[in-house]
Amino acid sequence: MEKPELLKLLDYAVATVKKAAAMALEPGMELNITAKSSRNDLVTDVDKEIEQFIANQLLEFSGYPVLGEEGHQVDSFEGRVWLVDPIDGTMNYIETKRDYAISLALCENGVPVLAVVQDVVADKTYTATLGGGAYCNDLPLGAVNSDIDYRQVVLLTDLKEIRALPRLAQVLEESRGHRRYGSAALEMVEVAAGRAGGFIHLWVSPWDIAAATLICRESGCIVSRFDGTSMDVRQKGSVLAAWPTVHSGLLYRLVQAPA
Ligand code: 2AM
Ligand code: CA
Repeated sequence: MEKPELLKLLDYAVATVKKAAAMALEPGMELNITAKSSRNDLVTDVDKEIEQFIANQLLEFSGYPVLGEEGHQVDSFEGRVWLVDPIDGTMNYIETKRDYAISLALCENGVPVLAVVQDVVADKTYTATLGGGAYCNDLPLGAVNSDIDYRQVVLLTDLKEIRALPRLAQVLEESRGHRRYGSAALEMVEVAAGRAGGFIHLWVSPWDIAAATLICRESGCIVSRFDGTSMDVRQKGSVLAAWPTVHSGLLYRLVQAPA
């Protein structure tokens, strides 16, 4: 896609996401919380309302189809498709009231080319375009450290991953320690912004990570599946997003090193 066209789409995407963030902060309606696949997999009426708003705006402006977590579906990923998670970190939206995001990506034949991740409560807008770099509130993120060991960084992951990956607890003990914020999109932009060295999650969906994958790549991070195979944001699965040498070190320690 030509750069001016991409930047025009980005401007519109950012303006739309900022309006959606205002809706999340002042919904003016009951949340009406319901459980989906499990008692901790929640959705509110605000999630649905925001997805509907973003989908309507984007479809009207661009004509491209929209895939969203709360019901918008596409026939295929051919050509240009928007991917939206209206609230990434819905548990935080309900319980901790911070660390939730609106995540919006435009994919071209399954490859993210435009990304917006809005940290709603912190009012930070992370953006990227393919080949155009990554930004936070219009300031370049700069390149992440590409010469540092996983033992010298903070890692982001969750109890479920520690339970599922026998070697992970030891790796975390060797590192500077681990954190968990509860929004995959925000955790990935922490890595892109250079505050955490790596993020490991075994069960993400396309709308959780499509935008943050581009933001990570544009700041020099490596984004792959947990076992090092290439990331296809169209498929559910695992993600290992990290600074380059942290990524290779984690891959060796978690997967490749002999038992
Ligand atoms: P959500 O809030 O949009 O559901 C929490 O672990 C983070 O992972 C959130 O970004 C959450 O997104 C996402 N997630 C998506 N599917 C998940 C799953 N099956 N188990 C755990 N987390 C999931
Ligand atoms: Ca969500």
